[in-house]
Amino acid sequence: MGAEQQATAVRSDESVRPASAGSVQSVHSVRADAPGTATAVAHPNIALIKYWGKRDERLILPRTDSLSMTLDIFPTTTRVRQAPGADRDEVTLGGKPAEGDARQRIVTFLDLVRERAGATHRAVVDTENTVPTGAGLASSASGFAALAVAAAAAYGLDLDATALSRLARRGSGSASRSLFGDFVVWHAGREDGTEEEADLSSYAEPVPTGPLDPALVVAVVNAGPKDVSSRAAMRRTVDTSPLYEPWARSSGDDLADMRRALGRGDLAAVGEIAERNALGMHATMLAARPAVRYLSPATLTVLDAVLGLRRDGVAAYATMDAGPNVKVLCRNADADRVADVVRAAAQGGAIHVARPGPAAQLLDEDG
Ligand code: 2P0
Repeated sequence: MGAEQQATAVRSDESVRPASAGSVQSVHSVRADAPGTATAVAHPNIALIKYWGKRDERLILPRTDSLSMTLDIFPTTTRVRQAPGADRDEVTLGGKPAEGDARQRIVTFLDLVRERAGATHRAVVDTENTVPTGAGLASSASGFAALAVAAAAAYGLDLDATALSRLARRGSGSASRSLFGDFVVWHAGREDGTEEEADLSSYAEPVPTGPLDPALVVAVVNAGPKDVSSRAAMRRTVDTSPLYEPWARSSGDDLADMRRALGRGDLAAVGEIAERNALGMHATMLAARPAVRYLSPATLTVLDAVLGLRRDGVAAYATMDAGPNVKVLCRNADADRVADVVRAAAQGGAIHVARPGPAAQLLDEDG
């Protein structure tokens, strides 16, 4: 069964463990059915209040709180199987052996899980990403969220959703948010205590919202690899940009405004706040030394089209991550019109339309 079909099965098959999208009460049970083997599915998320900058590189503790929407497209499915007797972890991505940094990040993550579980066996890890290559939607969030759920289960760690989001955070910061569905906040955590207190207090959780019915139109204007990784870019920004501290301060205000706008179901306000927060983040990068510039002429063309939509009375707002592609938040009822306008502006770039997606979940062994 392909990963996409498996993910559909998660939503339609009642035998699958419960993990509701965004329910505050939702607790993910993570016991594997067959000892030592587990499969999990997670979806990407797009930040409306950005995570940009760490205060602790090893524990992946962010400088600021962030807030995202989990998407209903492009799930990652990851299977982890303990492999007694193997002398190294075997990791495949889309059926091909992982190499270099990608492999090392997964092995380091498995080491962390093994340390917590008191386990020593190596593992076989198979990951299927359904995101098209170069779609401009990072797979590290869905990837490490799925890996955290599957690896914890395979090694017998019984963790609740909060602990799983802290674990996923250690793989990639944004992965902490993909543990939950719909709208999600990731707390930066305490800065005034011990390292352990900081680690315990930096987790994600669902954000309650009023009625919103949003869509996110993703415009891929450049599918090529980026020159500077987001990890390196955020480090350089924190270290050298004179605009970083002012942005980090104002991002706290943005988050408070965003929570209120979400609470009253005010999509236009949600979009306005998300757009200003993203543009501010890109301003911090432009002021880094040397500058990091992800925005391209094609990005600006799409931004102009979004402004045009607003002038025509359509609530459409843009956000961009560590790349040139643009994600446009709008009402679900306007999604077709927004997609048409954005498609014309994106000059041949692929367009994907996403809605709020589900929490990460463990699959039964039979899928
Ligand atoms: C975000 N991004 O909030 C921000 C906005 C990119 C721009 O999270 O170093 O891959 O693994 O913690 O999570 C991309 O950073 O970084 C990211 P690491 P990650 O979505």
